[in-house]
Amino acid sequence: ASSVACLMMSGAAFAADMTVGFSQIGSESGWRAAETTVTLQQAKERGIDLKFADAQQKQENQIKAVRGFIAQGVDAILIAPVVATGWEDVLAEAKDAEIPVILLDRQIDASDELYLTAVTSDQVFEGKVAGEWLVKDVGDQECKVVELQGTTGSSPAINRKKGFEEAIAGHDNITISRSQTGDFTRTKGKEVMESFIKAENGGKDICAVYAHNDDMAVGAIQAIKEAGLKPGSDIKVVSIDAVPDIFLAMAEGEANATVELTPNMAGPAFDVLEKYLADGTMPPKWIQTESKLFTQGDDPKGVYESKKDLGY
Ligand code: GZL
Repeated sequence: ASSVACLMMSGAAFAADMTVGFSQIGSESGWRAAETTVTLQQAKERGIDLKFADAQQKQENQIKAVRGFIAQGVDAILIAPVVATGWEDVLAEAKDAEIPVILLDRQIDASDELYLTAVTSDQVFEGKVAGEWLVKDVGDQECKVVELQGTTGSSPAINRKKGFEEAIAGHDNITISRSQTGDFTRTKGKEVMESFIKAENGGKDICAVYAHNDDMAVGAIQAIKEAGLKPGSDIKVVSIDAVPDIFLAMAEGEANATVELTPNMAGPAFDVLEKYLADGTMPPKWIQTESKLFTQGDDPKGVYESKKDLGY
């Protein structure tokens, strides 16, 4: 019994000895805040000592934080990479220091030899699901779409645009007339939507807004209402993340569809990391999280209640 006990102890002790550095992008959206909440919870439950660094959406701050983690000699590093390029040098330094790196929720344009695995959704598929919902909803009516892109150069912005365009290709009645970054924030999403409304006959010529995340969609909804139009009917609203507030809008008929993105990227990441550090088991280079469409028919009030206390 005592040997089992000490084995158990050593197991717990092992996780407790693990120190992980986490370079988080910032707190630009409700979804990002939830990812941080869940990651801190997951680390606590597993006895992992998590060193957290918020980069205020600046890549140079992320690179500085990663260098700091390397200097501290952490056991592993998590990075949510704000943009897809510019990571080769610092990841090569982590590799030289034999510190495994796991990417959370965004991919990078670099060799996958430079990281252990990436835990992300299929962002092209998310854009496709959003586009397919609109295709189905508008049928053969003319529909001029305005697009609020995520952070310029980020993998979700690139991929969600690609997927949406694939879905509407071949449906010439649906066109994207304007497309601009709202940097994944409510404030910018509202500002850019205001400019789209001004440019499109007070918004009367806009049939739908496709926002790469719900926070920009919530900002757009405010702009649509301030222009005296009805979001969800005069202008359809489709976005991605499935944060609680988009379900409040849906329950009011002010938003139409969202594609769910789980904030729990850290759970799968810590699972494979603990195994890799314990016995060298290599995880797949990509661990894909699920994507699910929600529309007004999916009990938005009930979904809001189920999500409202999850740290968004
Ligand atoms: C997507 C993630 C995006 C969210 C936004 O995987 O990186 O970043 O969709 C967040 O809410 O800003």
